[in-house]
Amino acid sequence: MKLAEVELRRVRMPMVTPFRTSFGTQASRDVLLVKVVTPDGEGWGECVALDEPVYSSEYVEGAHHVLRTHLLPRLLDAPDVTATSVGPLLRAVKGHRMAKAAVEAAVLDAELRAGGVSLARYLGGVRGAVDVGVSIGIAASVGQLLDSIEGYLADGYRRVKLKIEPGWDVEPLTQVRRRFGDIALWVDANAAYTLADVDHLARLDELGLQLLEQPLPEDDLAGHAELAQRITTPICLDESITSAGSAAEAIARGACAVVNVKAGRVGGYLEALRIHDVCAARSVPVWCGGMLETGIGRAANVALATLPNFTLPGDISASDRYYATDLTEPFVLHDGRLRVPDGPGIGVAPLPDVLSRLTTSVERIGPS
Ligand code: NPQ
Ligand code: MG
Repeated sequence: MKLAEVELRRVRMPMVTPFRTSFGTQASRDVLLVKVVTPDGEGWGECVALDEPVYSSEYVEGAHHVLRTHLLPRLLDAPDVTATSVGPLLRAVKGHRMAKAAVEAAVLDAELRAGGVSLARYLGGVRGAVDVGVSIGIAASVGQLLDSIEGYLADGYRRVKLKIEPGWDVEPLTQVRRRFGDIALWVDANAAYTLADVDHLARLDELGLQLLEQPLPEDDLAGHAELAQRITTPICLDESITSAGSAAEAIARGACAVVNVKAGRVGGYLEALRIHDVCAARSVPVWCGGMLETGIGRAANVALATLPNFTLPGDISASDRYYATDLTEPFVLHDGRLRVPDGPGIGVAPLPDVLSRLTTSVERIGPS
């Protein structure tokens, strides 16, 4: 297809409750949406970059800029663009995986819509609904943490992932076990520890956690491999995995036993599929991570999580866990699962009235 125009749209999404991690608190999302317009129809993608470069080096204003200035011109000037050609067309630009992933997702959605194929079917999905868990930020008190977990368990979430940091780990986790018994419990440190904390992290072993996500800095594969030798809790990597190559290396070095797959972090759904395959070939289970997506990004994540080696519940909560009003028809929990949309492409689109009410800016870019 030839791209006729690309729309970069910013949407302000107020959150139901603020989300606190070791790198800060977020009370609303400034979401960048990409819409590609082609002679065969439109497609949508969501950029997962945050307001600030605190999860990774990308941030929403930077992603918007690199799309406008360096990525979209390379695609708009190409005679033919397909989802599989986006990566090669953008290869000269280093990094900026979240920005690249957003436009690749939009092209893929347009292509699949035009062909009448769902994203789940295209990727090789094997189920019609996916198991989901909930990720819970650092709370103001243990009492508030226990109350929020109680609510999510009542909603039916199939596992609970708690954000931890030095000073908020063993004690609240011990209280959670005391109150809720042997629920499926994971923790995510977002790189808040160092190898000097190994004896402290070993205290997590008696808590029966199913995994410890990204305890150490992104670039410290050696540290994660060393830590894995010294604790029994399985290590899962998030920030450290930026490609199929880095996934293969992390596994070969013994740095992780589980992999969190986020398409935005790795440059797109096609690279996410390659990571799925690399991990499957090495018997390493994967699960679908989340970045507090709207229904656009959530729909694509649900499709990804239908692949066979996504054997653990994803951070793909129902729409109402984050947003009172989603941009699309809301994703609703049914017995701890989300159903996979069966329409073509991602199977959902923004609701026009909601989209226009929440939009803060629109920029349209055409061929030069
Ligand atoms: C993770 N997500 O697995 C991330 C990181 C994260 C669902 O735990 C605002 C928007 C704040 C997205 C903080 C989950 C965020 C964010 C952390 C994503 O590490
Ligand atoms: Mg994480």
